[in-house]
Amino acid sequence: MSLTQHSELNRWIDEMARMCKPDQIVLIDGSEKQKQELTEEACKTGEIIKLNQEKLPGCLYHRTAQNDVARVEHLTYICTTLKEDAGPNNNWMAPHEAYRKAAEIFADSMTGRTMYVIPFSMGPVGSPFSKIGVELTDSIYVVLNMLIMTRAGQEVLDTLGAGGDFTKCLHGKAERDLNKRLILHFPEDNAIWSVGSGYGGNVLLGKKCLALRIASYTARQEMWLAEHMLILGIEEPSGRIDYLAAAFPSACGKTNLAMLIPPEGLHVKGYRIWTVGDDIAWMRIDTDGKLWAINPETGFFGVAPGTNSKTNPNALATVQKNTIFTNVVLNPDGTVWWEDGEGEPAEEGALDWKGNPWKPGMKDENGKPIPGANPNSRFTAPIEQCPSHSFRLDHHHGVNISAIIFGGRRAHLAPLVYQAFSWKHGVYVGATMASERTAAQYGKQGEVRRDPMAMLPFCGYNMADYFEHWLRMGVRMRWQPKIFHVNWFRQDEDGNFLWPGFGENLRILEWILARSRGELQAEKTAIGFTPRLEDIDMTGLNLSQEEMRKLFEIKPEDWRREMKDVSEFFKKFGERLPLELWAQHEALQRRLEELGGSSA
Ligand code: OXD
Ligand code: MN
Repeated sequence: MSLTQHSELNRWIDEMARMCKPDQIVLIDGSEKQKQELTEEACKTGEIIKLNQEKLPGCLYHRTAQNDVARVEHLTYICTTLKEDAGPNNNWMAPHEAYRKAAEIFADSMTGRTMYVIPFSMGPVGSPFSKIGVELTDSIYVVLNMLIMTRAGQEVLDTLGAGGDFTKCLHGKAERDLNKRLILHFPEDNAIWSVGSGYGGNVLLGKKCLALRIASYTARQEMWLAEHMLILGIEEPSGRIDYLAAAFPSACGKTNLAMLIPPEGLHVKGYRIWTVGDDIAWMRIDTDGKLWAINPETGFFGVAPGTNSKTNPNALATVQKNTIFTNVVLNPDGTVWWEDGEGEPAEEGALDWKGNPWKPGMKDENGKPIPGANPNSRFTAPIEQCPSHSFRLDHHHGVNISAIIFGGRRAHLAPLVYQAFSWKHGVYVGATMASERTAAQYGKQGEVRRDPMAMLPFCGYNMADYFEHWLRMGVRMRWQPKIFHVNWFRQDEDGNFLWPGFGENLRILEWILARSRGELQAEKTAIGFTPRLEDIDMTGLNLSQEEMRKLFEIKPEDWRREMKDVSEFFKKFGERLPLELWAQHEALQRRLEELGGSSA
């Protein structure tokens, strides 16, 4: 009997099953009953551990293989017919070679296992903003995560009907061997093959693979934007809500900003923050000529370490029930803990993310502390459990975006905030985004990694074409959101952060909103508009005039060095890079020269 009414879907499932040879095929219908049965089954095999159901109702625990704890950029490929279409920003493999290599690993890999068929919608089911995917996987952990992160089940199949378009997403754990791991994207076939991993970013195929890599490719053809951005709404006591979308590279506090709690000093203003999304935004120009955004996901796949009631009380509240914890510390009472989290781990009887007995303060043979949770350990939690979740999450057209924010981690270069002069200049600001590595990241500390629009690991095609697409989108819009750049991470000469960050960032968002409504004057500098200091509400926050000056200082010699780095980066794209970006680059160069100082 056919599994669905969609003959192409049935044919594809048969073909994949012939390759992977599962013992059986099970359709995920999205029911609570099936979810419970699968949870019980995964608990029996040890794939999942049920946590303390009194303290953490509905919560589950999982450990990945030790060699499988993060996305693997070096094993991630864009497989287009022409190498140039993948661009210098991607690893490339010819489609026929990629299919052949992965097929060897997939062959018979599901023998003794079940293949689950997950129909899922990225975005509200049936919305013209949404896309449907079907993921085949041999992992119950993946099924349970997809049920949190996406709208999945029968309703999606009903919407797909007998002939609708869908992304073919195939995932197999295989042996979880690093040498037999491939994350392959076939944008021309609307297909994804991921094999040999069990880590979320590589296997929850709706997320980075579909909603960013494949969607960015489709979005260019269909004239919309698929971006690595949080979406947040700021409500004033009058009831007016303005929405912002913001792109930051990893480790810059995206999830924290998406769920920000207004600082004490601004309480009297009565703001409320609404979280629409913390990772991905799909944005379209609607019939009103404005930019509208949805969060295609329904959950957070957030980094656990560092999440506590000070840094992100909303995230902590979100993960108290129906959450899957991956690679954190397991306490003997069936609760969980992570570094820089809440409270203390158990003194005795805890297990670390590897499953080894672990105590706080344990050191390795070199005297280095052994972390209990993996630094990239995660929580998967439903967004509707977040106290600040937006009431427009299921709105088919999402929310109207007033401003777009780009940001990075720069110790000395970029001021706390500046505004681009125009959409085109804003695209240049996004295209030249960069972040400095911290001790938490692999590589040389302080080294600058260029990460345009925070999309470097996620753009499913040549980024030169992506910049061109951004420029064209600006022309299409009747109302362009204003574009800003923020840097929460500026330091003084001694390496101390000059800005407190977290909830205090609302002070800057306030200025951004006022500027996007055209309400305030600003200083015109070489790099963009910066605030007049009196326009930032500092009630309840004591920073000296000198500290404020340093936060906004623009040092021509630092910028000249930056310009060299940017031009090296742009040159990688050769003639495909839009001339407009070179024009913006030269214009900035000229404005910097006018500032004087030693020439570059
Ligand atoms: C993520 C990432 O997990 O950007 O969201 O890596
Ligand atoms: Mn992300």
